[in-house]
Amino acid sequence: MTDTTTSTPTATIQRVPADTSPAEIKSIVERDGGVILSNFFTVDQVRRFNDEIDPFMTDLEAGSPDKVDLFEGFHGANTKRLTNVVTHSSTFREEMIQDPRILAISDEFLLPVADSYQMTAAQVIEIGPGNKPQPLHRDLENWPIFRDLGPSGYNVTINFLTALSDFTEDNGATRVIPGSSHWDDYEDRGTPENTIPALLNKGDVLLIDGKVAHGGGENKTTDNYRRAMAWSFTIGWLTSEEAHAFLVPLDLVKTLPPKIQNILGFRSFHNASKQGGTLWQANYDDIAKYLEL
Ligand SMILES: O=C(O)CCC(=O)C(=O)O
Ligand SMILES: [Fe+2]
Repeated sequence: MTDTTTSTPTATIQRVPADTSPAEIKSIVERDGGVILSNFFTVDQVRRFNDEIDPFMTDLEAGSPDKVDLFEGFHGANTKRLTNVVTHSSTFREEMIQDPRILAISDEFLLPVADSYQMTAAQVIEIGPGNKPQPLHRDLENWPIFRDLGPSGYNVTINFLTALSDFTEDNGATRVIPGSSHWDDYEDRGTPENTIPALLNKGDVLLIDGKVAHGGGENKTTDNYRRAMAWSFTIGWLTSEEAHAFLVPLDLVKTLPPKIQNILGFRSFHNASKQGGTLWQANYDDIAKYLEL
């Protein structure tokens, strides 16, 4: 196992086998802000997933529904974004989100902070030709107090950016600034010159924490679409980006194991090991009881 605890960040993003232990993955991410997990999902899983979502992608229009400048730039004028992927894809629901490696890595990062965690978002992001670079950001800025706390704050979110097409420097590979998680001032998101592209093959996962500056790359091609899924987990006591508990049909949720039901907000969030309260309840009881799960 590499000793990453005392070393300085590398100028690249380290690539490791998908079966690397969660503890080692975490120590690399704590050092650099991210790591590439090679061939995490099989080409066949990616193909089935893409087949399932293709009709929904075709129906989507590129660009942001939100015309506020900030979000339009963030979402991308020629980018399609599909949300509620749990409902749309059985491969995602039955294989990817239940993958024991995903859950073991999430446990490693998030259970030290809270007793239960949730999937804050799962979004397919297809960057089309000519799309400008996404503004650099840190994912924890969804909850701005953690930006104010800077590097000393808790790491409350991780993002499994999964390549659903090959990522190249030209088609919009995610750009990352390794080590920017250690900068003192999180108002500083770096510059494009500081970034390096995460060159991924279909099925690779770029795992980043909430503290590293990054953004979708510019698509300089005329005919190549870069497709990824950004899916993030966060501790249970923050409000999630997607309201899965109102979006995923209960009948589907009943087919999933209890831990996944919790991750989707159909079970309460506990914090007993930190002497915290139970949150997201019904009549002081687990919401799952009310839902008859
Ligand atoms: O599309 C990408 O490469 C990055 C997306 C991203 O950073 C985000 O949605 O938070
Ligand atoms: Fe992001």
